[in-house]
Amino acid sequence: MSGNHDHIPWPPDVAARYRAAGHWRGQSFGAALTSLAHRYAERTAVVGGGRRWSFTELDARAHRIAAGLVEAGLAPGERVVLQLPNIPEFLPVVFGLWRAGVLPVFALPAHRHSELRHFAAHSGAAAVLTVGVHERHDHAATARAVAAEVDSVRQVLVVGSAEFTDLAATAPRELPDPDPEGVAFLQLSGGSTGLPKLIPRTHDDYLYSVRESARICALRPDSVYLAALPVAHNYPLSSPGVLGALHAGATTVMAPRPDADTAFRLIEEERVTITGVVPPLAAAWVQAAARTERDLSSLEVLLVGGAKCGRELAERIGPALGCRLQQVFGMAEGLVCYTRPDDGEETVLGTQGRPLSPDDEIRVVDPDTGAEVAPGRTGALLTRGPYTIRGYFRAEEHNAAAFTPDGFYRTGDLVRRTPSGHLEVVGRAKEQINRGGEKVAAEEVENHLMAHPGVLDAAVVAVPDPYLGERTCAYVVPTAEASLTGPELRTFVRTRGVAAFKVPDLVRVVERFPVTGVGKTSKRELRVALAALAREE
Ligand code: OOB
Repeated sequence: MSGNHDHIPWPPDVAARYRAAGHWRGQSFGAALTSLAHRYAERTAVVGGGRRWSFTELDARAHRIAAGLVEAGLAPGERVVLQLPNIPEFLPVVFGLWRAGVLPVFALPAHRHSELRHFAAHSGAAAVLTVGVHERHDHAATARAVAAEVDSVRQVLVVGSAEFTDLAATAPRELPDPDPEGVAFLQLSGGSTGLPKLIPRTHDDYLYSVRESARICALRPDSVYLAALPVAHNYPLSSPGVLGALHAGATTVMAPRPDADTAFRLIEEERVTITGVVPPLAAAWVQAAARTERDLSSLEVLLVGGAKCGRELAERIGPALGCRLQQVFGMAEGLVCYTRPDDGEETVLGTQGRPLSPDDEIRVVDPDTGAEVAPGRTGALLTRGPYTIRGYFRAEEHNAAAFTPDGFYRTGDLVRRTPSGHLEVVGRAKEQINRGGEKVAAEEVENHLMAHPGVLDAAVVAVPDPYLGERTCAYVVPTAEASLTGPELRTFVRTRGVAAFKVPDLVRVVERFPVTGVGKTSKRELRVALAALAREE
């Protein structure tokens, strides 16, 4: 990669400390898979879509794909936008990219044309790697449209095509092992600004979080992890996720969809022991469990995170599903907190866990002054540590605001810290809507709305929702001539090619912002005032 803002490294003395502590072990993902294949050989690594691959098989496939990618002209350090659903191929493809030194940019299956174009253009991607038609969407066609618009994109690779099958049959070859302290991939930020930021994660830092996650979640070789949420997301990827399962020698089961019918069938058939979901999905499973005929007795742990798990839901999970609840509060930028198996009931039900590493530094500060608040008081969460980034990819200006001068990441979350060091998430100070775990940046949706010729101004806020926790509500001011309707604007946003979860749930067309009279000067203040108004309504 080129340029100084691709990856902001940890200061050398801090990096030395993380190495000395054994957090960073100087091992690449490819090397990690090699050693897992030696150790767990014929044990089942991944199951899904009628396929069942052992660790040996997975390793061999990853070697062939790596060789194929190199033969296809991809060079170490280049980026590839990757958009794959929960299929077993996800794993050999990702490890193949890693072995070739190529950086996947982890798009979600829900992302559409405008998002993929941004990921490709911003990362300067050389290729888009995806599937054909999946869940009625032609991903290959979208990828080709992106390739036609973004100069850097030289090719589109489609898993399942004859061309890709050939690529995946390439004879393996010796490839240089990437630098474990270098960037391995780019994750997407939930975002609070106009366009999602890219998060550079290294082999060393990510593997540390994976190992610790697997240990904290007590994964063993006979564990079976169900990947219910889209695996490219940081949570099902690494908390403890499919990578944690691999690390422990456990089996990953890829669920094509997260609904209770599909998940319960797979839990019964594969004797799943652990999985991770977002709160609305946990609520749906709790409801469905009351009438299911499926045998869920193998399930030991349900992780819930991505959004706040309310007390009432937390209390229902154990009795309804016959398993232990483990709360997880994490972010693609790094920090991951878990409740622990030996935490008391109050802690498990009422907090979102404590940091994974003893070297995670936590500051809870007054959002206005930046001073640390008194113990037990609510404040803005700042964090720094061995697997939390020091800067976004090519985002110099944004980094200046998102990180403190001494390298703490401003999470935008409001938390309270208990004497035991557990965090309770009590709110948010960022311009983001958490729609049942799916993150929507207010400004991004406003920009789409404002692209409509009849829209003078728009402000997007969260409204409480009994199922999703929050939904999006867009306040829209039309130009003098325009007459706009909600359905028309929703269709407009959708046809601009964005993930369905970003299309505003509610649209209020108003003559002027009902609160501008109160002297709102910034969009931020306006959003705060509108959110309060929307809550009242
Ligand atoms: C996970 O990662 P992201 O990057 O999609 O979103 C991070 C944000 C956090 O800053 C916080 O605002 C929210 O999601 N969040 C929670 C939460 N877990 C995440 N808010 C309240 N309670 C929770 N338990 O969402 C993510 C990454 C790794 C593991 C788990 C979740």
